Amino acid sequence: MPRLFVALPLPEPLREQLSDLAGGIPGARWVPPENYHLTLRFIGETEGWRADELDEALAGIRAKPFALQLAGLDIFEKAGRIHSLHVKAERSEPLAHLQSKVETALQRAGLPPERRRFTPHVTLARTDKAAPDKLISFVQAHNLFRPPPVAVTHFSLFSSRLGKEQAHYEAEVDYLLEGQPDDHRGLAPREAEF
Ligand code: 3AM
Repeated sequence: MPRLFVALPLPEPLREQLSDLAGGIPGARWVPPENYHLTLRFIGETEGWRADELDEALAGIRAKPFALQLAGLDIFEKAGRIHSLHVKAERSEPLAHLQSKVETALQRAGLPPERRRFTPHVTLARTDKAAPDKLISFVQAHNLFRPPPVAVTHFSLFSSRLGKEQAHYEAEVDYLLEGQPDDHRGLAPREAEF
């Protein structure tokens, strides 16, 4: 039973720019560039038949393409421990709109509401074993990181399989935003196998 999440994949040039940031913090476990993404909604372990229903719900979403701007770094902490380092995404109306559509669609399909506030970000590293002062300096040193905006033309349903070192993420289905060529799922088979 795969773990699923809905996210924006990132284009290769942006992933390269993000991977240039990686390094220089002892103990940090850097996310491999092929795994960079912006999570819109974590779903979790899902039976195949449920996954099909969620896929149907996501396929019904209509939202416009938009520009995604990443800017600056930050950390997430829990119970006084910094567990991850990320690049922030600027909040924008179209991003909020898409995230809210995803949330509504998944709730209609039967998922319980997500309680946590949406904080758009791209995780760079897991940092529970890194020194907090090193992490804070790193965030400050890259305060002005601001890659060119990228066009968001689709979002994806990802599966996550836990590996020894890193999770393996796979875009199972792509959902094109409005006005994209081949708007009706030419890129992604409806009957994706989960
Ligand atoms: O997008 P990021 O890297 O912040 O940490 C996981 C990752 O987040 C998160 O879902 C994203 C894709 O795997 N995640 C994993 N398990 C989770 C859980 N039980 C979770 N988010 C919420 N609850």
